[in-house]
Amino acid sequence: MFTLTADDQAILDTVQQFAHEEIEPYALDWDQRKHFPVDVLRRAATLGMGAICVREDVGGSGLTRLDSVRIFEHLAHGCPTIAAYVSIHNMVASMIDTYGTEAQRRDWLPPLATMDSLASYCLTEPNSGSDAAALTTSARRDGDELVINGVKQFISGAGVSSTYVVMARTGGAGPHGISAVLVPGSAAGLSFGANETKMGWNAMPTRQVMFDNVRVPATNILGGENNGFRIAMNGLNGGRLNIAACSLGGAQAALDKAVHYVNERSAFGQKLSQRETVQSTIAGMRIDLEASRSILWRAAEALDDDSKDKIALCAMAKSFVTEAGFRVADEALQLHGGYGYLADYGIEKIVRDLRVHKILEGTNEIMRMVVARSTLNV
Ligand code: FAD
Ligand code: 2MC
Repeated sequence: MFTLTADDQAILDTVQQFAHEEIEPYALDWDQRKHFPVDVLRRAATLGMGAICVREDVGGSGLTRLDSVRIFEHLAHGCPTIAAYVSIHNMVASMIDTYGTEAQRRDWLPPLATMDSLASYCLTEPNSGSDAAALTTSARRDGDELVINGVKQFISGAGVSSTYVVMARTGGAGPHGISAVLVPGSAAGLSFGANETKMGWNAMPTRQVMFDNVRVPATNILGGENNGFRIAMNGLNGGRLNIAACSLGGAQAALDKAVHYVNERSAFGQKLSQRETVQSTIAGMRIDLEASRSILWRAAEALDDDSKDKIALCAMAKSFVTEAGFRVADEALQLHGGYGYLADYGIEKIVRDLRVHKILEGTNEIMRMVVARSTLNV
């Protein structure tokens, strides 16, 4: 697991070069202008990042979860927000590849692989976030169609995406009455709220998605009626790893900036890097990131192997890495002194972007609940 082949390295070199040349120089500007760079996403797709773990017959790259977390770490080095959007898009693509019929795979996946169609994942609602199985958006059967009504909250990419996987109630209360439904962005009755004003993640839109008698063919259900909660959760296992990888890449970029800075900046007649307390901080940051990389790769391999502890390991990795990544980014800001607080140094943006990774794709409190349930068998 810890030895990269020449092929692994070649993939990561390509992603690193792309992140360094096509994302990093523009990331601050996109953040400030709240610009979602769809053209850049499509260039990422030409390198295989639109459908990383999707099978090749529909344009996917056919790679593993372990490949995926390494790719997202390198992409996030350029901008955690752009990488995070690509990770959400990939979560939806993988769900369609895993649970879709052959017809659904053939219809929906080729444009997702090229990112001509962008994807959004719609689980959260205004009154159900962590308690996702309490969702109330309904998909009522009417002949050969489903009629969808309800509101989804905080949907990444909403308004720009043309593929929405929507978790909606088709049966009774609780997790076993939910289906995952594919909804095209062009559907009549679909509308979007205003782009939310956020602390970070500014280079992608976050909007409410409203369904007012939206009709789709009943054949748009993914993986069988009332099976949607399990599908949504299985999608999130990989999503949680990729979001953690985005924290790792963002934090590594912050550490790289801090190393450069303390080697240049002098105070009290010495370079900062010669101070023992500074050295100890830098060492602690590197330890945090190496430990993060280990747990992340371990959880990704568990997911690839479909091991029985994969859910708990994905939750552990998500919680550990997003906490460590945020801590490292904040320490990098501190090492920059007042300059760290200025936008031009690029550190405060990383701190703002990484903060939300402790909240979304399952808060870290919910991750602990998942780990506790599996540990205590309760
Ligand atoms: P709540 O569930 O109300 O939680 C509030 C607090 O209570 C949290 O600290 C939580 O940890 C704590 N809490 C809740 N239950 C428990 C418990 N049992 N034990 C201990 N503590 C608990 N959702 C999507 O579906 N698709 C998206 O694309 C998407 N993108 C997002 C983008 C952004 C920028 C943000 C901010 C959110 C996004 N989300 C998305 C929603 C995100 O997943 C939710 O915000 C998150 O799951 C938490 O739900 P909530 O905000 O309703 O908080
Ligand atoms: N993987 C696979 N299956 C899972 C699973 C997982 N990670 N988590 C739960 N399940 C299954 C579980 O095994 C059970 O199956 P069955 O009844 O067939 O045995 C079923 O789902 C219901 O699970 P629970 O009984 O544990 O349901 P409960 O309601 O008690 O708790 C909880 C579910 C809290 C774990 C779930 O609601 C959750 O993960 N909440 C967090 C929501 C979340 O992550 N939202 C992210 C939105 S997306 C986002 O933020 C983006 C930026 C895209």
